[in-house]
Amino acid sequence: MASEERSAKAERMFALMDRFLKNDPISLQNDILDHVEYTMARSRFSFDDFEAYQALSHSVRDRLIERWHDTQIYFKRKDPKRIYFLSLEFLMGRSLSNSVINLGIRDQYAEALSQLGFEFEVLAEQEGDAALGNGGLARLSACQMDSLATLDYPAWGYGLRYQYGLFRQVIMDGFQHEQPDYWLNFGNPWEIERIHLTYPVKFYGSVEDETLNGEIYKVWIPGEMVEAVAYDNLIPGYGTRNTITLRLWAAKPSDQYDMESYNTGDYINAVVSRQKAESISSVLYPDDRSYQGKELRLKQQYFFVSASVQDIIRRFKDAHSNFDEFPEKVALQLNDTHPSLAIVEVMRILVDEEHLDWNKAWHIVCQIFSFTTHTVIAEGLEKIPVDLLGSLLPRHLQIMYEINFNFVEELKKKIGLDYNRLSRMSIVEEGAVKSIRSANLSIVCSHTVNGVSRAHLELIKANVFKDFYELWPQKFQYKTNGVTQRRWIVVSNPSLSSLISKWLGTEAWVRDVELLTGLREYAANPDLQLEWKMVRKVNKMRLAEYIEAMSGLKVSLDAMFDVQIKRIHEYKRQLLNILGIIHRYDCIKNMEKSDRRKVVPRVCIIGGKAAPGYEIAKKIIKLWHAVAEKINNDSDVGDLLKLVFIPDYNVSVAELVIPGADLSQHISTAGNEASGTGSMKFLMNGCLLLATEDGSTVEIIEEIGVDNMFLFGARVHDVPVLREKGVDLKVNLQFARVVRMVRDGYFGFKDYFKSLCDTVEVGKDFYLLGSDFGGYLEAQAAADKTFVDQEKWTRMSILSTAGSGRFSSDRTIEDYAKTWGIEPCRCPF
Ligand code: B1N
Repeated sequence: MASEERSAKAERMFALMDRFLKNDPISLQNDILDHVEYTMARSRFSFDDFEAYQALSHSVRDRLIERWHDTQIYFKRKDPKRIYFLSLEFLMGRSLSNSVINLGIRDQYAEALSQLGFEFEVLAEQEGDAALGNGGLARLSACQMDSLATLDYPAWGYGLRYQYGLFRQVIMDGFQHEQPDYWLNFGNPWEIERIHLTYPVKFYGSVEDETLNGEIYKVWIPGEMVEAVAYDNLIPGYGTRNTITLRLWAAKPSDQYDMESYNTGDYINAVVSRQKAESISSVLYPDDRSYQGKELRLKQQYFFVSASVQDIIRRFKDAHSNFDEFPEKVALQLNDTHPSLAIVEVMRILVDEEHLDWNKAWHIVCQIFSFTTHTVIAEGLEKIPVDLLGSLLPRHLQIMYEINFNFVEELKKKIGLDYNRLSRMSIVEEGAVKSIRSANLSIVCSHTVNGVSRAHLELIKANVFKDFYELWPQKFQYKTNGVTQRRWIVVSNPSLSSLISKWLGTEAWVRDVELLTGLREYAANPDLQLEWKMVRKVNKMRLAEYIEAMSGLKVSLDAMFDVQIKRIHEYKRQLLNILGIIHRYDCIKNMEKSDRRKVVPRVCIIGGKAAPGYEIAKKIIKLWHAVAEKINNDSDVGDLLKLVFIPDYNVSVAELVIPGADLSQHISTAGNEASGTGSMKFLMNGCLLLATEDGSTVEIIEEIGVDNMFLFGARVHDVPVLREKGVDLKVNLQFARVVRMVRDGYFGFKDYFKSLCDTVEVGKDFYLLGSDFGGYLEAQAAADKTFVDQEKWTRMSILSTAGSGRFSSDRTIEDYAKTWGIEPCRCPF
């Protein structure tokens, strides 16, 4: 084709395309109906709510794609330094409401739909959660993506597209059962499959020497190869055109590789073994604090890291030919140690494939990585057995050994031959099972090591990473976690959102959340208080309806809704909550009837999943149900105390529960929660906190003041002393009594609960339930007393929201941006 002809065609094409989709109700309706007919292949005259949701989502996706293309073209043209956020987990939840709010077209869609006879809210309920993560760490990644887009940073998220997300929790007879979450069953309108965007990922095999121009290079001859296919999820910013990419990789069999096996004649088995490739991205590991050194997990880690690094290097090479410029253009963020193989993969590519000299490659690597740890305890640190690594990734093991050798040699020069310390700091652990310490690798190779709250940084400096802190104090920083107010106020609590905007006289707080402090001056204003209470009541009503629909239980709106929702863990102390409830029940039972009028009625709500292999956590779930069965059916108690378990807790359930809570519990034993982010969501929604001084709570106290929450419990430095001392049960009669009730079978299942009761016996009570019990009851009593004074409660509630600005992920991302050395790059169209 002659070039003139080509440019004429291109011009014609651009003329046809050069318009944006319109957002008036008629255009939106046309688009939705077109998708009903042409995408869903349903008749315009007959489609149900789910099909309407899908058509609606496709029309939103079209609008996302326009902005995404513009953003990507702009980034390419400007070529800023980019941040690549590597995480094995993202808990995105639902996309529809969040997308239309960030695009600024929520009301237009609602109007368009209502004219078609649909309600936006009802269709939004059709969407399932994308649950590609376990808990806090994974939801943090999702919040940070929202902030990166909103603040116009040139950012990419990279992760794995699991076919099965976090298991569905089903409760049968009070026991947790796990069911697979095959979330892609009905298609996923929010992702874009990029069938041509693939990379080969190698495993196993051997390493050989190859001579090129007189130099010897290492060559990895793989034993297996799979293909990584990109699935792009579009993340729109709020109040900006910028729309960034979360690229998730799926494993597919490689066409190039195993043709050989087809020639052996065993056609059927060759096809079957090809299918195995897909298992790499099939399932999310459901544990969030323990490591088992499983081969599949390691394969997942390398698979996602290798594809991401290849993609990053390809993008760099599109515009640059000299790797000296790499650190000026690329920053890589490791979300915990799970992606730490990226360090070694970059080294391997630079040295073995790009043929850079080792020292030069090392110099580059040391400038691009920053690492965030989410762990507090040494047992939580990831280790990779050397045997496993050597067989799966033989070249990577060699590179790790070389990095470690150089590091240890340097270290000897600095600290001398202190063999204990050298062996503690070594990347390689010599033990019964020789292993790679992923955290040591990450610290050695990163320019910055971040904790997730100030208290967390102090802990890691004093404990798990003490040796490293003493060596490189300047590397260690903290970036207190945050959550996005777009999802956690605007999407999940629209009436509170409007109320805030009304009183602040602006919606600017949705981007500039510090403005929430403006609410402080109205905290005692009776008009605001009245409206605030109304909003909260309506949210409680929504939650009560959900509880009734789910469990048949009717709860009183006058009761205090007391909520603890998070993963079930011994250290998070859901058991303390239950024992407190048993105490409350016991008090009600033993009270004069006439005194019961003085009891503040409570609805105690709990929700959360236990890892499938975590026996004690599963017993805690069963105990909750056993206690609920007894109390909820006791006519002496009535509305004074009701227990609710919310099954299958996930992001969309949280969006419903958090706005309806009066009080929320964050009661981990001090020194165990690295940060905690649930508390921040409750705070934004004006829910009062009952908490221990752990993780980010210390900073929350600074913002809202100790008088505006209910604080109790041992502090970090008390914990070792108390563990040593144990609690005298004769002194702590109340605690002894409630534990005994469980032990004696007051709630049934005597034998089953025995091992659970054993965990809090004198001398074994590692999480200090016994010694914190008294303080816990006092804090609960203080909450009751305050609840009676609704004027005071509402003021505290307003002050909680007003003080929540610092816990926005926007602030967290601004902090990170400095470390990464990146600048906003705002798409001007
Ligand atoms: O990360 C959150 C913190 O707010 C929590 O305090 C912390 O417990 C949580 C292995 C983890 N730490 N470690 C994990 C998750 C998945 C996995 O496979 C570990 N999650 C946390 C955000 O900083």
